[in-house]
Amino acid sequence: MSIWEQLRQIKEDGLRELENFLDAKELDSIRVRYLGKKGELTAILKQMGKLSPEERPAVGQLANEVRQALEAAVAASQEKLKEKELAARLEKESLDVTLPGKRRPLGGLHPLSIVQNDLIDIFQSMGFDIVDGPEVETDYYCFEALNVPKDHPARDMQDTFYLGENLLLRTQTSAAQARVMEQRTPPIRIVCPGRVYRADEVDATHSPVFHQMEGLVVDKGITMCDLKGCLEQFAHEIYGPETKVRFRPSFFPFTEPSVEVDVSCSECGGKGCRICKGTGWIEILGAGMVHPNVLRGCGIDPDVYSGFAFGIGIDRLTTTRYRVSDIRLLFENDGRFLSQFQGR
Ligand code: 2U9
Repeated sequence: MSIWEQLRQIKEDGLRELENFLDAKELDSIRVRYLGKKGELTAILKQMGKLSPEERPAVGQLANEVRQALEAAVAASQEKLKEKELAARLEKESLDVTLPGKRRPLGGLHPLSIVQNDLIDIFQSMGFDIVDGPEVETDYYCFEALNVPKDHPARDMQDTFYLGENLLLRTQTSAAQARVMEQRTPPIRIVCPGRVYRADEVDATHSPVFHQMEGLVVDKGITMCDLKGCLEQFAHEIYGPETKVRFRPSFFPFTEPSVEVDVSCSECGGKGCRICKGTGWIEILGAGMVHPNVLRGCGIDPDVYSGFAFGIGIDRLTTTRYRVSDIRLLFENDGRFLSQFQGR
């Protein structure tokens, strides 16, 4: 076969093959076979030296034409391939916009947070500041500053989680309030919501971690009357204005005198039922006049100032409000339980 014929043959074969390739890999192997450094066209061009000087320019021109034709065909095929790939991708990714949407479940607040927010709203509207404090406390702020004596059972290893000799997980948020009393001068009107810890046996009504909101008011001339008025207003806001409130004498080391506060049972209206264990009353909080030792220890003169304090168990308020039979449900984070609360 003459060199002319060989060139024409290469062009014909190449163009035919470039019409019928399968995929990008095959297209590239065709390109290399015809146009690559070791390809068929290059092999022919290497024979140009053997041609007569008269023949060389014409053969060179033909070789160039063949190269250009093959290169153009390769480029066109590459373009066609890209279009095919794009069409396939679009086909695969096509969306059926008529399908119904997937509903994404909306998260809600934990019941404890709902109740805690309600308490915060009530006390904030009465002019209280919200304060925060560390959950890891010193023995001093948790017990000593609050007039809890060295031999008090709360200080026992059985009742308190100790992290070191003087370091513990706070058993009450009053620890944070003792810190505030040291730093501020009266008038002080604060509530401190938060997590507290006690080494209790776990059962339906006891958890080693629970939540409190303790409050403190210190000023000149604060009396038991202020305590009664404030806590009655709180009880009416949370249980309704028809609710009766009673104060029973009690004892806490950090308050003197101390009281426990009951509200009339909202289930039976005070007649007595299963919820109030037949008494007609439900205990909601403890309170009292701040003990002079506590004021003095925090740098406040008890001859000039007086104050009242109270403590509310948020977990118990939550379980009674929502009729939750077991406190452990509040800590297990089971979605089936939590999804029943629509908190803001
Ligand atoms: C300071 C001084 C005294 C806060 C008070 C209670 C009574 C009380 C309980 C409620 C349910 C604990 O979580 S509970 O078991 N608390 O009965 N707490 S007086 O007294 C204070 C607070 C701050 C500086």
